[in-house]
Amino acid sequence: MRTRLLIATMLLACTAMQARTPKASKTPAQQLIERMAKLQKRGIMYGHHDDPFYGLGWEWDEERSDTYSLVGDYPGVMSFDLGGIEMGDAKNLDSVPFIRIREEIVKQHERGGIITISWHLRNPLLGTTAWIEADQKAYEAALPYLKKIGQADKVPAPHSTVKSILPGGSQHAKFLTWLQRVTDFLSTLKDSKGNAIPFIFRPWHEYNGGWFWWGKGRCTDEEFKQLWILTQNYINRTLSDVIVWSCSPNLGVVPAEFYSRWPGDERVDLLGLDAYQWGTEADYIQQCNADLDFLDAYAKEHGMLFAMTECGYKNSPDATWWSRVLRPMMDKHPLCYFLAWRNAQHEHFGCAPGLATADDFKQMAKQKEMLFTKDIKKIK
Ligand code: BMA
Repeated sequence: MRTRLLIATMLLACTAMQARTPKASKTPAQQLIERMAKLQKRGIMYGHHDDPFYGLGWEWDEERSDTYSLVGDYPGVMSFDLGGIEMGDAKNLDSVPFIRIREEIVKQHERGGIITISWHLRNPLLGTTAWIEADQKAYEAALPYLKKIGQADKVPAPHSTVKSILPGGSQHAKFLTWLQRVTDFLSTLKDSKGNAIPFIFRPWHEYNGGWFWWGKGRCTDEEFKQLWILTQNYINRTLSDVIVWSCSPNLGVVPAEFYSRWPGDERVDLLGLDAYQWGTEADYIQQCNADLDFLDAYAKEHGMLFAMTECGYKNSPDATWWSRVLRPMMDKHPLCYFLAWRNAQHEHFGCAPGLATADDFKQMAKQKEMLFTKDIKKIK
């Protein structure tokens, strides 16, 4: 994968070579990587999760988007989530029908935009959600009693979830059916001519935090890497030509830990940081700059795309957060895109008309380096 971007960079630098490598001979994923490499030089795309499904004060309208309503264009990158597809559900974990997700992916592609897909899947061992903290607490609370009655080894420990789905584990066969369901859905993403739509796939994100069952302290480094490899090898049997693989740690990257959980340069096309402001502004700026410094250098050195794959300040009360807090950090570290999480009824992270942050975002969006769908449409 790294090789794909290195080749892309060489091709960009050398038109003679470019002429000798016809576009048609490159896979859609390679073409998307090259396009994003160009875009990363050109400016920063705005991205938004679940942009066309719901927003501030509305849900499920067709042809509506908070981004479009505020700036007159769709996000350059739209994000979608497959959580629930593994169960055969008709709707994802945030009640978005998968049929609608497919339709919006096609629309985003046909308007020239880029697609990224995450997967907040359920816990295959416990039957609970991707979030493990409540499971862990319940398990710890029950443990003394279970020990007393000699049943402690009969109850699955939350931290054995990843182990259970790897080869030899009790849930391995089930997990393969989950991977197949993901593959089946992703295989249906085709444009109106029947051509496969390339997209960014970003599983197992925020793996250095402890909140997901694949996170820090919830499985070993080796188990995490095996999980990545199993997932990628399985899905790539069918879809290697269309997937740009993205790996995203969360804010608070510790280099030594990053290296020991890293799935491998050849397995990652896009390095991302998921970086929310939860605490003070000063802490956020300090931590975010430190992580961006480290990851930006890593991405450059290893020939990968680089992005802020999730970001935002929940229900931001700060009118100038975008331009004053986020923007300077992005200027220091050339990102391909920054992606705000969803604008749901109870929590919003992205831009929208009527918010305290609306004017600030609108002004920032006018600057030429801020890229939306119309800006990137012609850049192939
Ligand atoms: C989280 C929250 C949840 C949501 C999940 C998946 O960050 O927004 O409410 O269910 O993402 O979209």
